[in-house]
Formats: sequence, C-alpha cells, structure tokens
Amino acid sequence: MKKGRAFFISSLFLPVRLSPLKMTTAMLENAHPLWEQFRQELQSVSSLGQWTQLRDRYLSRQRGLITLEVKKLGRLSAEERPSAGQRLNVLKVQVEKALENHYQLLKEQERFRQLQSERIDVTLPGYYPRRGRIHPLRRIQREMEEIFMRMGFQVALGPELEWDYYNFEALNMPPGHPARDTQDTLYITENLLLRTHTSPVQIRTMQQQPPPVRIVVPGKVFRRDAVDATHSPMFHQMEGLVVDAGITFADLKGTLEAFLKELFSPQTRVRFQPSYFPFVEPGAEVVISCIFCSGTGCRVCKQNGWIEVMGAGMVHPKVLQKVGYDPETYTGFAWGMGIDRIAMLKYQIDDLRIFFENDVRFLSQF
Ligand code: 2NM
Repeated sequence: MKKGRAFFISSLFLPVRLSPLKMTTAMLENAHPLWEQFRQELQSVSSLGQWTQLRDRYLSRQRGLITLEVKKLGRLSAEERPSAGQRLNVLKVQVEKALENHYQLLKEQERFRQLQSERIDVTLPGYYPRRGRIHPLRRIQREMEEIFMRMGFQVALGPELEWDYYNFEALNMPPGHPARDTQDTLYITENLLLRTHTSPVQIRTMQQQPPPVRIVVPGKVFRRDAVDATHSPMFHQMEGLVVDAGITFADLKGTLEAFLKELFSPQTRVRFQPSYFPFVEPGAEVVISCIFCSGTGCRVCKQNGWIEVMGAGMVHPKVLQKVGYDPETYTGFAWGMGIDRIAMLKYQIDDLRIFFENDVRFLSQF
C-alpha cells in the first residue's frame, strides 16, 4: 500500500496519536514535581468535560495549582526566586501545551466516533416506493381506446346520471318498451335515471356536431340486477358510433373485425349473426372463434367454439332523424360491448365480483 494514501485516510478517519511532549534532559531534571502529577492525571482525561476540569484545576486564575505556586514565590528569598519562577514558567507553558495537544486529540476522537455512528453503507439496496397498479378493467379499457384511436376515433364521455330522453326516447324506445322496464333501470325520478348504456353520449354528440362522427364511449353503466358471478348493478361498457355519407354494413364489418383481431389475435375469426336492438336496423351480434381453443370447444366457450363479444348494427333512421341528421344523406353504424366481460375473457376470470372487491392479492397481479 502506498504510504501517502494510508496517511491521508488515517488522518481523516482515525484519531491521530499526537507525539508526546519533547523535553530536554535539563528540563526533565529540573522539572517541577507538579509536572509528573499533571501528566498522570492528563492520561485519564477522556472527555471534554474532564479536560475542562483538569485545565481549571491547574490553571484557574483563583485556585489553580500552578497559580497557587506562583503566589508562593513571594515567600522565597531573592536568590531562590528567579530560578523557581522560571521553573514555574516552564511548567505553565508545558502544561498549556500538553492541554492543547490533548484537546486536539479529544476533538479528533469525538469526530471519529461521530463519523462511525453516522456511517452509512452506500452499497445497500434502496427502499423502493410501493407503486400502485392500473386496475385490470381500466387496462382493458385503455387498450380498446388505443386501438380505436389508431383507427381515427375520438373518445367521448358523458354523465352517468341521465335524462330518460337520452337513455331511451331518442334511441327509439318509446314509453312501454320492454327494455325500459323498471326491473332493469334504476330510476332517480320519473325523468332522471342511472344510464343503462353509454348510448346517450352518442345522442348528445350527434346533437352537438354535424357528421362525420367517429367516437368510442367508455364508461360506467347501471342495471337493477342482483349480484352474482356474471351480474353486477354497475358494470362497464364501450360503445362506438360512426356516421357519415355512404357508410355501409361493410364498414361495420371491416372496422369491428380489424378491432377484434387487434384486441385478441390476428388468428381470431369474426362472425356477424342477425340480432335485434331497437336503435339499429339491421342488428347483429358479433361472435369470435374461442380465444382459448380456437373453436374446437372448451370450458370457456362451453364446447360451442364461438364466443359472443358485442352487439352492433346500422343506426336506425329514426335515431338519426331525432338528432337532426338527414337519414337520406347520412348512414351510420354503432356497437356496444361489455368491458368487464372482455376482461374476464382475456384474463380467464370466471367471477366478475373479484373486479370490485379491491383485494390487493388480485389487483397486484396486473
Ligand atoms: C349496442 C348494440 C347496437 C348503439 C347504437 C347507438 C346509437 F346511439 F347510435 F344509436 N349507440 N350504441 C348500439 C347498437 C349499442 O350495444 C349492445
């Protein structure tokens, strides 16, 4: 090891052994008896408090041991006085010097102890902040939004508390229609309700802007359902709407097939089967080949090979008319799907309730 570096380190972190006082032989022979006594006492001084006590014991202006000796000089004869005075002077200087050295030593030791106690191991791993996660439902929702945004759609949002008009009337569901049945709808007043789908946001959007319209609408929806593995009074939907001149059922098929292949896999097959919704004509239910068995039959698709993932259709002319669009010029398609259901499929979850229980053991897996 290089000497210079070793010295550098020890001078910073270790108490320095200060060299003992250098005294000439003459000095030692002529030393005052208090010197040896002082040196003995100094050896046992290990704190700054003790150091102060020792300093005052010898050098106090009133009762210091050396001060008292100086006062005694007056009693000596004229011959004895000069050498005794000089001897006391030497003693005083040596004591002061020894005290100063010892003070530096104690300071150094104190600093060393402090550095030792404050020592930190910079190689220890740090404390990582606990990070939250995106809820699985929100994750799926974002994935869906991103696919549609890449296709040129905008994300539209609207109120969860809705007027009867936007939730039903404008969607070609006149009073008395089965879908309006209070069994399904949570009413607040006669005209106010918790929206049962996000379609009222499509109505509001169409009322506010002329075609072309290309929007997706994610959000909470509410139904008067009892809770079980596949039902919840609050769940999530993503609906979508395209309206422009010359939009056809082929646009519907192409758009939704491209979306589903992107969301699940390029191998996914997509089928459109006739169905009925009051706000579209024609209406379809969209099914995909089972994402787990590719259609050969398994527990997830109940040996059917196909799984229903959404409802869709060409927007009913009466709906376009109600928002002030001319159905002779404009046509459109719309669809709706359950985010919760898609998330259950993608993550192979067979009980919907686990999404809403906020169990960290479940949530931390996403
Ligand atoms: C679905 C199925 C079919 C739909 C229709 C509309 C609107 F506002 F344009 F008329 N919005 N959403 C629609 C169509 C929703 O959900 C299963």
